[in-house]
Amino acid sequence: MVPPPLPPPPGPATVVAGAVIENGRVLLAQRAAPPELAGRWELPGGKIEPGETPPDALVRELREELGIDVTVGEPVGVHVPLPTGHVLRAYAVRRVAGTPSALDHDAVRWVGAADLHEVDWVPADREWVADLVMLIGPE
Ligand code: 9L3
Ligand code: MG
Repeated sequence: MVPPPLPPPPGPATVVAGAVIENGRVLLAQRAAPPELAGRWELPGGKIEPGETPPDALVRELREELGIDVTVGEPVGVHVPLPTGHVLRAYAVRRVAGTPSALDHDAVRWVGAADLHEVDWVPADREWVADLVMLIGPE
C-alpha cells in the first residue's frame, strides 16, 4: 500500500544551515542569489522538503551544494526568523567525506574565529557569530 503523504510539520517552514568546523575554522559559502544576498557569506544549507527531518535536509543540502557528506550534531545559536516567513536553524556538522566545492555558491572559504566579525554575512547568519566563535575556540 502506498502510504499517505506526510502532513506539513507544524509552524513556519524551516531552512537549515550547517557549521562545518575543522582545524579552528568554519566553512562559509558566498551566495550567488538572490540579488539582494548575492556576494554575501552564509552557513550553507537550504529549505526542508516534505517528509524530511532537519538533519535529513542538511545532509542533502550539503551534498548538493558542496559535494560533501556530513553527520549532523548539536544546534547552534538561536532560531532566526527570515523575511520570507521561514525560520532558519543552524547545526554543527562533521564532514565525513568529500572536499567542499562551490557547486551552488560563488565561492567557499574557511574562516577562523578572529575573522568572523568582519565577514560580509547575509543578515540572518550574523546572529550566530558569537556562537561560532565559542564553538571554534581561540586561534
Ligand atoms: N538563508 C539564510 N541563511 C542561510 C541559508 C542556508 C539560507 N545560512 C535564506 C536565504 C533564502 C532562504 O533562506 O532566503 C532559503 O535558502 P536557499 O534554499 O536559497 O539556500
Ligand atoms: Mg542553499
